[in-house]
Amino acid sequence: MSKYSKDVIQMLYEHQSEYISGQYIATQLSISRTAVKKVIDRLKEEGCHIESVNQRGYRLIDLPDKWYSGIVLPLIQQQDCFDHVEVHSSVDSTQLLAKQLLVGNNDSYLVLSDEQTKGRGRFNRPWNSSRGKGLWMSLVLRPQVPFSMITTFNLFIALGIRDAIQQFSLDPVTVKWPNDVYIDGRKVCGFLTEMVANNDGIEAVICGIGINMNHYAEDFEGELSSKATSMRLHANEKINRYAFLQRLIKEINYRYNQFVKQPFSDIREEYIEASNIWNKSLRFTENDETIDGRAIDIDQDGFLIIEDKQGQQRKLMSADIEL
Ligand code: BT5
Repeated sequence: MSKYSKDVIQMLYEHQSEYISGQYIATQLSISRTAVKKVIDRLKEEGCHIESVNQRGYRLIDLPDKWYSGIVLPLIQQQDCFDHVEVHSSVDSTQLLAKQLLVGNNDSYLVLSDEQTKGRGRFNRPWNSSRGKGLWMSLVLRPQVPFSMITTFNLFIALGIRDAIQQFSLDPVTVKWPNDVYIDGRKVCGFLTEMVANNDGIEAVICGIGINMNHYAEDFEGELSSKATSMRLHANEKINRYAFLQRLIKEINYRYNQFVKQPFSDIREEYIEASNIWNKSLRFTENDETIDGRAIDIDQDGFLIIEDKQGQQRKLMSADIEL
């Protein structure tokens, strides 16, 4: 990408309702009009629909299914929890890259990629992250909280993700404890949280979030064809990735600040209400043990209370649940 693509796409995005002249862009960036034209031609080759009209200039009509850092950065700067963003076209896993970038700084940031070639879920399970269809992102945050609080981080973030997706979905969006988000019985989002700590406490929390945004039903193959869904399948139109990201960052920012300042008990009722695990027979797997039973409560610390078939109550910290 040209050195100036980032600035040009940012200007076009911010002035979407009007034409901006090549001269204006050239002056703002202190480059020639020929250089501006070259950048615009390059953006068009990448799939940006940019209208060029003599005497008026350029206007952005539509963007390809791609993240541009020039558009993402101003969106994240509207919230206070991130310092910067890394945007990639393809990476093995945003989670791995986010961890590599931790060294030698104390920043909070976000890593986004159009595709992941080795996206991973919990326990190293594969995470399908096809190009341009979803939001594959890792957040690096630096909460100054005791270790004991980290177990509830997922529960706060789940509500943030749920609320953001709900803004775009015509159907109810629910949470499956501890870290999935569902629409209509299918998984639309999975996320996982890892922690890096040293003797002084928590160095970073790295939260990897995968959200299926614009998949069609036929994009899901194998086991996913009956288990996964996308936001688009529950909306009347294609999801505008930037509008969604803006909303998601806003909700995450809100829930993160809540997590740092408030105990889980403050959002417990809300979480229970958002959950889809009540009143049904479920299979729980934790530490290689499988238990058939039903979920009966989430306690003040965010643990799941279940009752097995023998009527025994058990407390789970993190489990796979088959709905
Ligand atoms: C999760 O794991 O649900 C956490 C997924 C986290 C993915 C993000 S993407 C950005 C960041 N970078 C990464 O490399 N990872 C994170 P888990 O609960 O283990 O669920 C994994 C299971 O979900 C798989 O075994 C499949 O059954 C299913 N699955 C895989 N891809 C899916 C998709 N795109 N949509 C819905 N389900 C999927």
